[in-house]
Amino acid sequence: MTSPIRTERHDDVLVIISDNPPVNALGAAVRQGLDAAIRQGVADDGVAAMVIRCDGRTFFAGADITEFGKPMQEPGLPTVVDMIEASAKPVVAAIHGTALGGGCEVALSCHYRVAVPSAKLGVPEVKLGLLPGAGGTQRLPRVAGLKLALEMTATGNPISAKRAQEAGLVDRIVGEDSLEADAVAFAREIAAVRPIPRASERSVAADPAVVEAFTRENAKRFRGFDAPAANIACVVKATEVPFAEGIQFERAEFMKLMMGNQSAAQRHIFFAERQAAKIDDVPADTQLRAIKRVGVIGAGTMGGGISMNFLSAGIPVTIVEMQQDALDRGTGVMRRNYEASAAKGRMKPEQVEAAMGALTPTLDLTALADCDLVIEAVYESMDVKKEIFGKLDGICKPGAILASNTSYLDIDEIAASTSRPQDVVGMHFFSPANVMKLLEVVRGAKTAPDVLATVMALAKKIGKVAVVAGVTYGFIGNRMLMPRQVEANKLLMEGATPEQIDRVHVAFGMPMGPFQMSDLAGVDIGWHRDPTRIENIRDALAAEGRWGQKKQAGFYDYDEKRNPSPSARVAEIIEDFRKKSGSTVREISDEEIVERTLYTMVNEGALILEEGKAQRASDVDVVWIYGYG
Ligand code: 3H9
Repeated sequence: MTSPIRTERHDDVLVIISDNPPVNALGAAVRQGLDAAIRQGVADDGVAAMVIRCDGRTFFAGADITEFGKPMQEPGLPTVVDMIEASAKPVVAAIHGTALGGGCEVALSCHYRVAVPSAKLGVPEVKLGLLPGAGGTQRLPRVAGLKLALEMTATGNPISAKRAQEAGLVDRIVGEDSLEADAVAFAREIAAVRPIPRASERSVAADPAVVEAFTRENAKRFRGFDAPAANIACVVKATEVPFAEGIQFERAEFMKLMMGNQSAAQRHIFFAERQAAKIDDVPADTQLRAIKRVGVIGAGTMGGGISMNFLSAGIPVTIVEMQQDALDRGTGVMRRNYEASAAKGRMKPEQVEAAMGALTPTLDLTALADCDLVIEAVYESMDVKKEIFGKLDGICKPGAILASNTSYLDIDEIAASTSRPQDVVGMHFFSPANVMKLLEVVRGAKTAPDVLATVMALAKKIGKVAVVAGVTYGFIGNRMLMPRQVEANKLLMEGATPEQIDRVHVAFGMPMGPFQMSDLAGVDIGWHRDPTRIENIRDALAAEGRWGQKKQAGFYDYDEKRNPSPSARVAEIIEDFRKKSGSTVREISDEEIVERTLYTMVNEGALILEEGKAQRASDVDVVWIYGYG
């Protein structure tokens, strides 16, 4: 087998090149090749300095995750990075794409780093339930400082080349298209500099106040996860003990995480997310339809949020409403959302203007004629949707994709109201649609393969994680919520309180319980709107205007800051229903709540799979991780 590592001589500079698509993961063959190439460079008297760079789309994006959990092949990455750093000749990392995880650790073990402006550096191991285990937790703080090292390791978010340069993590930003030549020139400049700068020989001062503030500020984000604390502990160790001792600590912590359930689950999700993008009977090379302009029908919360996804990705949007005031209100909310992002520093003011400038608001449905994709986001009524799709059939150009954002309804029935059911698909966004990462792509009986492939690719472009679902009431996510809600309501009748049920769900790991979710989404969602028709507890709440957080009253009472407290009125309503139904009230254990509300969801997921409404079990996991937290 040919090695993924080759070398090229540029006079006295040896360029070591990795070619291991798709992301130059540091698998065994790459590590062996690097080891051999560095030895070659050190041994060759004609070589004054070395450059490590990668072919393809990126510098090493990390250790090869597919090797985790299998017997390790020598040399391990910690050994390789140590030998790079120990080299008696300077080594320069030439970075493009994303130097992530083990890739960033390779760069840190090099004596210098140059990067193209678009490059990113990061240590995302925490997202896999791990920590940088090849010296990263010890070298990074020594090079980039304690604060940035805490941020990078514990959040896993990458930083730009510019920020890396400001922090001393990158020595020089080089030309976007001249990485190799610039890196070789740089290597010549520093070839004779002695002593060779080695990260492990530097020190970083302790600063408990910085650590305390960082831990406090991120407590909520880290809730329930073991890896962030382990990352923080390792970085702090770098400020307290010599390098070699810190490395031992890092290794022990890494192994602990690697053997644990959390990392196994997070690695499962990493691959599940990528697997979800694949559709079993649609070839990866399916020719995609070009999407240059998107139309959105409805400027409400959903329509506005959906539009923002495309505008932020630079795709122009035509948004249609029935009334001018609703249109103005909707576009006003979008602008305010963008401005709020700008105020938080997440966008530049000119990006806000560019996004809003690409929006065409209109009351005229025929303005959708030039759109390549139209997404209907009006309220859940089959009749209304069929009428809209019938009209779209007459307005939209041939080949345009017609999508519905329905959360429950039958896509085949909607498609049947057009003469082109092959172009109809479901695109179920989750609220708030500009934030939530999940997109359920609903495949109708007649949806064409290239429509599916186009929508999946587009989802990735706008930063969503897409999962294909079949036509079934509530698709994957909402269908699984239904049996949970049925059991939760029964438990209320049998003696549990909304607070107890929600508490059990949060303790289990959900961001919120069923009644908190109901209050957040709106108790009135899907309500029949007849205050005299009271058939269940929810009807009673809705009839009294207890519509949830927006009314400061739902299953809970809320203060002005939306802090919840148990509601005496709700307790009364529940008690009333218990009496009327003659149900015997008893003490309900937390365990019973887990079994009846959460196990039922597992069963429903299994049923969805059995019916072929989800492609694979891991797709169901992806729906729950990205759609419901
Ligand atoms: C680590 O480094 C541990 C060390 O500290 C310690 C060691 C001792 N390995 O995401 P994409 C595959 S932990 C194996 O669709 P993009 C991926 O499965 C690692 N495979 O592309 C997919 O395969 P397929 C720390 C990997 O352009 C294909 O590559 N590093 C790896 O949207 C394309 O991936 C990370 O956590 C890997 N490391 O995004 C970085 N990475 O085509 C993880 C990717 O068969 N990777 N694959 O489905 C990423 O974040 C993104 O893949 C990246 C590219 C941003 C690089």
